[in-house]
Amino acid sequence: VIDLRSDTVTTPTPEMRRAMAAAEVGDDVYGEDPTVRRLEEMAADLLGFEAALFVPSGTMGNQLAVLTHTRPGDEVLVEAEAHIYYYEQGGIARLAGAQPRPVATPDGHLTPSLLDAALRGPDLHFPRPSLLCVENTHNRAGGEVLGVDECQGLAAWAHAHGLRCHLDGARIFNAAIALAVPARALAQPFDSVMFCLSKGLGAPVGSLLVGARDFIAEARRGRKVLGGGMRQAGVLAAAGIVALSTMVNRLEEDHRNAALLADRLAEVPGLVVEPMRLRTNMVMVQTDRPAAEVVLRLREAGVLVNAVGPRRIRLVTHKDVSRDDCLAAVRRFAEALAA
Ligand code: TLP
Repeated sequence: VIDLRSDTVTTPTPEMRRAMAAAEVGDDVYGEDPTVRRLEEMAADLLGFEAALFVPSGTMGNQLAVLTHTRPGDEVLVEAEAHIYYYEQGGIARLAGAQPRPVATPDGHLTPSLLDAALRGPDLHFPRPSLLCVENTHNRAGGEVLGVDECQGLAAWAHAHGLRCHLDGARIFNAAIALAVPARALAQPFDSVMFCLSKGLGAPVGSLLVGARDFIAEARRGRKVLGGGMRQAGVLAAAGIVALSTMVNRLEEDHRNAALLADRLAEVPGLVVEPMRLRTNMVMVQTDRPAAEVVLRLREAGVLVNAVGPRRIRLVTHKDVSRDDCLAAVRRFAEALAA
């Protein structure tokens, strides 16, 4: 089976498993797990922030950022297809009691002028806008990359209007590798950044939220109330340390495989491959028949993909699919559609 549903399906490497078995641990709710602390320091240093917090998932990291940056009744500006709004069960409203204000874009790229049009003034009737959320790479836009200037421009816009700015950088290292810039250059403009260890980097569990010391101290309280205090989490953090030390540069291979998939799928009748400004590890294809039907046929042919719209399918490359797997997937795609 060739699993192209997501990079979340990646399994830990042998080196991760060894590090997990050997990890020194303590009770992290008391701040006593040395491996978690090491991972948090590593993450903060890597992205150039004062502090970091290890959390069980990207969703928890994002929602903690909203919870910590806002007060109930505030407004959160967010791209209309961003994960934090589209795929997190209404957590902005449900957990933080804040109101999301989705801003539609054609391609995942928010701009200051789109934000100007969405921002309302200090009238008594309106909620207070207090947070802007940005996503890089942008999942539903097909892994679209936001550049350093773009990130700086969005954060500057937020700060000029009195908003904080959070980055959902679940795949920030994919963006950094695609742009050939350090991840910290993409992270620095923001007040907080969440990134995932358990996607392309291959760790079994975990994400980090980074930010200023007082912000992270408050987020640590929020993590506890959400049930994210993890005790001897060093066994997980150990895999995360290996992920950050060994798995970042190889993302380039995933991007090459996605480019290959995109090129070859473009030749398959019945499919249109969505073009990208810069390819990372995703390919979005539009199908001339219902996506759910195509997904089922592919499943029978041993290729797993996800439908992300009525006639839209997402394929994601990762360390557990090779170039040959990608070529085989294209063949099976063509056969399934021809049948
Ligand atoms: N994305 C998953 C699904 O939830 C859609 C995937 O398969 O791509 N931010 C972004 C940009 C994400 O893509 C995801 C996961 C998250 C946050 C949430 O991370 P987890 O799954 O760890 O809660």
